[in-house]
Amino acid sequence: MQVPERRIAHVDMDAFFAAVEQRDDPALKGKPVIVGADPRGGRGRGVVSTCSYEARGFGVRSAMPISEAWRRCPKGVYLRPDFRKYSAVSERVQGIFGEFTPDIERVSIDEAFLDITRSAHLFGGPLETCRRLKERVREETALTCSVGLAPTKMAAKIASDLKKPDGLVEVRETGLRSFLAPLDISRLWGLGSKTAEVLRGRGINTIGELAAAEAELLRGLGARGVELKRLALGEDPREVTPESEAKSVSNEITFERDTSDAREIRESLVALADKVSSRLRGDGFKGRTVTLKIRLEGFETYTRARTLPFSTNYTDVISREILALCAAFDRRRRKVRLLGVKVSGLIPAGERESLFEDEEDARREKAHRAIEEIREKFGRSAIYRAGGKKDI
Ligand code: TTP
Ligand code: MG
Repeated sequence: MQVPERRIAHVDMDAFFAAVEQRDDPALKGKPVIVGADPRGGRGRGVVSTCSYEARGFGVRSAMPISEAWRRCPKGVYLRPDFRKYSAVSERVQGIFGEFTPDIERVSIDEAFLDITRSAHLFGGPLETCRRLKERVREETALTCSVGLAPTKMAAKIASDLKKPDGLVEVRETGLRSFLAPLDISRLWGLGSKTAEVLRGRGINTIGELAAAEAELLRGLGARGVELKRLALGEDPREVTPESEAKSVSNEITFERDTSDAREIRESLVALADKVSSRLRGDGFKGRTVTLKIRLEGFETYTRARTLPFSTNYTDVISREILALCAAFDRRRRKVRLLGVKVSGLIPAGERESLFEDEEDARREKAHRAIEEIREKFGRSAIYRAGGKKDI
């Protein structure tokens, strides 16, 4: 039997925070709008969350220091982010996705994968489904989004980015390789800048060149090289995983260079625990089992888990458990290649398990809220850029 071609749509709102602000204040239409930290007349210390396409014309970009943005675009309209508002719009948009398929994987506040393989016939085919979806988003929210439609997640993601704003790009199975071939290798998912440098040093600059590379050219990259080459060939079996099926939240990081630096390991674990905590809290879950994943040089992979007597989504509890698991793990001086943190056994965050947690819970809740507020104030971008958006 022939396997039906997968049709995956990647939807990404255009200039999301800035577009919402322009929508809500018509005086901002057509102007360079920069959402982020307070520029303080060029002396501000935070970063740009995002900016309108008009501001991009001045060279302003997400995650750029706000002082730099000010230098490039002193006449811009500078606004602080209003996360509550953007979350509400995001919910609305996610609701629209649900009209087209139940197979939705939300990636971030303004981005999702939709597997429309099974539902597209209801709307006149895959491409027509995407057109209608864009139309519905515009109708309901007065915002535009860009959509990539492809047989794999990676290609769909790349495609959604190619004709921004208000774009729609379709890639068919038969054209997948030729679509990927001319693109720069930096478009490959999860390709770190160091690995990219190594590849460029060997004359591999495009995805096509990587796809055609002999094993000799990929020497020293080990399993990662094989994986990257597969991606370059268009082989990306990753499924769209709806959140309701997510029984765990995890995050991992592969070091650019294997490391045995205790401080780097510790800091990475704390950062991963923090991301997992944020994601759990954002999605309204807490869990009882905390798992450490550790991959050593040579690719041997181990997991160590601990199940707590209570469920949690607090960063300090997750960090503490993870650090304890790591300390108890004897890696016999071998270097670490990858670290992962997972929390599983999830239940809705609002569910109480015991009467005794209340007071401590209330205190912790307060502390976490405070941290979240600070983050909102100074922007999440730094955290975002640390790799969060890559780990789809
Ligand atoms: P993106 O989809 O990366 O950016 P965007 O929607 O603003 O623009 P594009 O048209 O290129 O898709 O991110 C979505 C939102 O996430 C963005 O509006 C603001 C926020 N964000 C940050 O706060 N910091 C960042 O570094 C990035 C990249 C995004
Ligand atoms: Mg976007």
